Amino acid sequence: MFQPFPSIFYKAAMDRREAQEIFLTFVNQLPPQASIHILGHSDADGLTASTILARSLRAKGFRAEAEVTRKGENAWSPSVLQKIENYHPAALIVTDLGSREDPLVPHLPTLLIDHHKPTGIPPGATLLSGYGTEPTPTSGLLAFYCAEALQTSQDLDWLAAVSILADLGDKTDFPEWRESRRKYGAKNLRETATLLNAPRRAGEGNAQPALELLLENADLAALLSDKRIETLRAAKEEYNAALAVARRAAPKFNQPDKTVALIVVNTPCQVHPVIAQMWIGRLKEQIVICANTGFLPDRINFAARTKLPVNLIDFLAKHKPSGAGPDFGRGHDQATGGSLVLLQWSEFLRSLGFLSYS
Ligand SMILES: [Mn+2]
Repeated sequence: MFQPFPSIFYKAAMDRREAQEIFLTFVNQLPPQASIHILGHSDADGLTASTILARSLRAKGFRAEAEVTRKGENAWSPSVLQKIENYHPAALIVTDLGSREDPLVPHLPTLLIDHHKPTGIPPGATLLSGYGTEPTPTSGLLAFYCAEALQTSQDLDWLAAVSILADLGDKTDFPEWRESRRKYGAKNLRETATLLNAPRRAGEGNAQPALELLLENADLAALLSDKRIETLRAAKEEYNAALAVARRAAPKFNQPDKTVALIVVNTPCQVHPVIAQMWIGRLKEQIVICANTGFLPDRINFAARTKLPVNLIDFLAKHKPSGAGPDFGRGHDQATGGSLVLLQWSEFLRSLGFLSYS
């Protein structure tokens, strides 16, 4: 019987050695050459984490395949879980996609490697979480610790550095960031982080080709000279054009207290988190919500941000419309969002004090 590790909810303030112990315990229970499916988030952190894990496990003789979530999907989406079941892997590693108590694939040995606030652990799964450690390691950096444990981390340092830069910026004190900046140059690492984040934000929202690029290029120089990187540049341009339009949308305020600012945009590109983030620079006294009516068919996707000392997850829970799924108001205390069908969206707006948004 596969033993999940450990039985506690999760261990905060986990250090590198503990992360490596959790990873080795998981991997050592698998038969040699077992096929391991890696499911990662489609952002730069998830892409680099998935690549580090796949390469590292392949170097140890495992058959590792990696895939990232598509537009509107998360690790618990039925479409995603069905696909994984069809692959019949011997084990599953999910990275940078959070952790919650809902089951993933029943009876499949599963390890989650993540740094978001966990709200639970899927039954039978093991969680390796950086959440609660300061500074919080990214999923890519946690994956790099895992690669170190397998002694296959050589030449994967730049991937960890890209994940740190993409999720935490360039002011962190992780030695992996400092050394890689010196070795590869901040400019190259920054460009890579930006390009890797582009496909998921573009209209199609498909970062799988970016993952293939990372898996197929041995190092940063090879990646940056691969002709296919032009598709990432095109995605970035598409996104930038949509962002330029969205930046011109004006906020509306709820009644009567004007505590919530709402910006409505309409584009298939994932601009809403950046627009919300942009507006909190100017609207320091509000909770800012940017809603995108064009992201997914028949749905309103929104991002919520604030500079106020307010826990947005708690705030959204108070205004949760009936029938809103578990994706509503997840994420970070100061950065969250959701995806609602129109009826739920109207209910949500009424609850916030907006009589209409059109
Ligand atoms: Mn991340």
